[in-house]
Amino acid sequence: MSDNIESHLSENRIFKPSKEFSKNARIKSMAQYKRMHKESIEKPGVFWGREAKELTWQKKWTKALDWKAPYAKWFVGGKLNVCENCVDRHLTNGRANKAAIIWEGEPGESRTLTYRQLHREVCQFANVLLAQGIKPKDRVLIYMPMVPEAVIAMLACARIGAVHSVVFGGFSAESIVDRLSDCKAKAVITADGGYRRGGVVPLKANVDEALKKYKAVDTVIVHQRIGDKIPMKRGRDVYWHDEAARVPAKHVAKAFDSEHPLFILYTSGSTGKPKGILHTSGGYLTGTYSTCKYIFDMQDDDVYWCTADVGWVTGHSYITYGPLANGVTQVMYEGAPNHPDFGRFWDIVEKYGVTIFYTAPTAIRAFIKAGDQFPDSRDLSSLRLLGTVGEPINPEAWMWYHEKIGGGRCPIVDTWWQTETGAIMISPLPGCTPTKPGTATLPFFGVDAAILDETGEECAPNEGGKLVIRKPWPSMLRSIYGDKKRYRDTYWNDYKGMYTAGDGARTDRQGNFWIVGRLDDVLNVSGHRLGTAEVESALVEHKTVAESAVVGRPHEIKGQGVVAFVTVKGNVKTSEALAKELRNHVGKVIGAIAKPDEIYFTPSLPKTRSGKIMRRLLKELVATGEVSGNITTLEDYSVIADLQKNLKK
Ligand code: 7RM
Repeated sequence: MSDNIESHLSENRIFKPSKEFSKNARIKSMAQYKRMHKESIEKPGVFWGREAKELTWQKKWTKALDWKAPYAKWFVGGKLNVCENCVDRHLTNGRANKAAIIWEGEPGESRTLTYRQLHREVCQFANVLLAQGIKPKDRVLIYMPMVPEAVIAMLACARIGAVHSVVFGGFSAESIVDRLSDCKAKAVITADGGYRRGGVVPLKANVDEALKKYKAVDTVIVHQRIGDKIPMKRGRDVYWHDEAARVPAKHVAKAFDSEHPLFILYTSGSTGKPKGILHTSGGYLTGTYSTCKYIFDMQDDDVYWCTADVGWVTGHSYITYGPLANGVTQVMYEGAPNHPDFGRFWDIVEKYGVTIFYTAPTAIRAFIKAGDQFPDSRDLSSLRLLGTVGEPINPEAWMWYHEKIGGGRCPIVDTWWQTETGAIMISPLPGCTPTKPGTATLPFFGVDAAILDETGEECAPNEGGKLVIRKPWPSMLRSIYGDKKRYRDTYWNDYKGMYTAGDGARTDRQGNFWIVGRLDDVLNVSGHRLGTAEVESALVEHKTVAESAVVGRPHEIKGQGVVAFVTVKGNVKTSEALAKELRNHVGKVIGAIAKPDEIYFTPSLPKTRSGKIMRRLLKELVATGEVSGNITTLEDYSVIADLQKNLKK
């Protein structure tokens, strides 16, 4: 029993989709979901074969799945071109002149690319890559701002069978070196810079610095976003527009094997160097296509906006591949959510009539902190569906999102998935699933999710354990690039033939999955495991709290004590009395066992550039007063320095 993660929060509010939403949705009832889910588990080849058939294959597969754990091949023998499916296909299905991407730059300009225009750009850039000698399976590193050229670069790689590895534009030169040398990239695609919070991010300068250390890159293609004069190394660096002018805009897409590598994306684990997660073509495209269709309920007149950066898997699956395979119109925004102020996202929603909006809980909490005046003063009535991804959403943030952004009428899809899973795995279907704030609800089609204890037994409802996926799914990672051993050790070692996600979770009596958080974020207090996320949720529920991070600190008697870092809302005064009140509040919501032993008030929390709180650093800080581990993914180092001072006081 002491090995199980205990859960103390219970959420009783239930939200069902409106009749009107269900009537027009692709999946309209729970009966329909259950029927399709059953089929997808019992006859995966039939279910996924039907989904895959909606895409364009130049050669049909002979076998839907070949599974020799832990290696899967989907749509064996099939041949397709992923880019053709995202672009060319729409030139002949009535969408040629439909907007594919409506882009807004941070300074305020906007640009629309129809599917026809996108096709032309992608073909031309594919020819640029070919002229530079890029061959199928060559790795190409992409380090770009959020401009359409980032998507065009990815699609052009896919078109010619090259393997892209996108590195988030907020990462340092050092991270570029690590990734270049791991995947041995031949070329880099970058820009002279990108706009972020009013400033210019010097992307090309970072690439130059990285290439002093990693010298095996022959070609750097530079998109001119800013227009400033920058150093260009002769024989290595070329401008995108110069090269494009030299090649035709016509290119016929050749088919590649269904298991042809599509991209490598680096993701950090709890220890060691980032892992190059490898995804392939047919299965990945089918997974992202299908999840967009059912979970975002994409319809032909939707205006979809995912606020992620293309440097994260969310940008790969839910900006580039899934939405474009569905032929939807999407908004893409270059800059920061608070530039020039926290009204920017809502201005964009109003201006382009966004109907489906997908963002992260960390952004939602930032909006809550900034104040209701920003969404209140915009017309958000075009929205019909909201989504979240990246971490558990605190019920209070869920309620705010539901009421303030969704006007109480939009279903929320809380989507659980990972870089490794390629596509959404656990999520409500907006037209049928009853939701409760804080749960990602039920497994998507083809996903056989379960929660197991240490012995491999399935946990009872409300008993916490490890989240596993018991059967292969089309968009699953195929390996860690160049490291099969690490692939097997990291994901397939806990239970025979099953994928371990590294997340702790529980189900409730209705079968909803509640993700507690990464297993290394779990506390053990007096023999009881507590999800840090649950304590955080309790804190955030308090009217004075904007955001919090909870970690364990070694404790003589209890094993671990609970330490909470708390950011209060704008005009709240912090005091010992407030700390005491918060402690009691947590005691009331979860139980005395979860009461933080210490509370530190702080104006900000250490986060990765994608907005994930780095609890590992806080844990180390409270244990030793120092931070020694890898901090290259930290957004702002001064946060740590301030906390150190604070802790000494
Ligand atoms: C898409 C993405 C994956 C980790 C995952 C979880 C956490 C993601 C949710 C979530 C609770 C969610 N890929 N996570 N989505 N936790 N509810 N809806 O974020 O590889 O960068 O991270 O993120 O811990 O394992 S990722």
